[in-house]
Amino acid sequence: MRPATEALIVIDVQNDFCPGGALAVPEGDAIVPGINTLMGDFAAVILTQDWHPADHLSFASQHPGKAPMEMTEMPYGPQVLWPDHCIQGSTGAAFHTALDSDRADMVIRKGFRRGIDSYSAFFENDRTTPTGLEGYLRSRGIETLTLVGLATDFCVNYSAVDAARLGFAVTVRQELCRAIDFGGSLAAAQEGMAAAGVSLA
Ligand code: VGL
Ligand code: ZN
Repeated sequence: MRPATEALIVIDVQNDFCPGGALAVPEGDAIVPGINTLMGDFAAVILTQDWHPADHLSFASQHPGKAPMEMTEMPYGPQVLWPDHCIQGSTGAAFHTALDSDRADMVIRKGFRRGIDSYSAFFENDRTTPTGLEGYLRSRGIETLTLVGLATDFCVNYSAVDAARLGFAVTVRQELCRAIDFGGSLAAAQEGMAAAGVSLA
């Protein structure tokens, strides 16, 4: 068992990001058994859950004439437009049934405000609105984080970079992550994480 100063953060292992889901990540479900095993090493396990209203502005369906994976401009900057996914209360938003979600001490939901997306577990996409996770970790005395989950190039990437920026020691276990990987997003994410001081295992 690792010390109480370490936490495992499991990013968005939800049905919509697994094969058959609305925004399926190739092999997204393949990481579930390994994550369940890794949970056994940690005294603190936190799950994140992408949790959008049905009319969320990150959905292409809310932008007439736009298709999924096209870009738009939001007040906080450029935003990828996604297929409708992880709608609050839907089966797609539920954790993969094989994920041992009972092991979680804490579930943090993100992306619940219509007008702003939230890839990171720490800050929404304006990079300033906090989710509250930082305060939770600090009040538990946690200093070191291991990140796994979906998708490597979006939510894992943004969470890891923010965590490093906040001063946590961060490792991303890449074999327990899977990527969407379009337009070179995975390579860019790996470079960005390394530059931020994230250790890529
Ligand atoms: C994610 C795109 C949109 C993710 C969430 O979990 O990586 N990607 N919403
Ligand atoms: Zn989302």
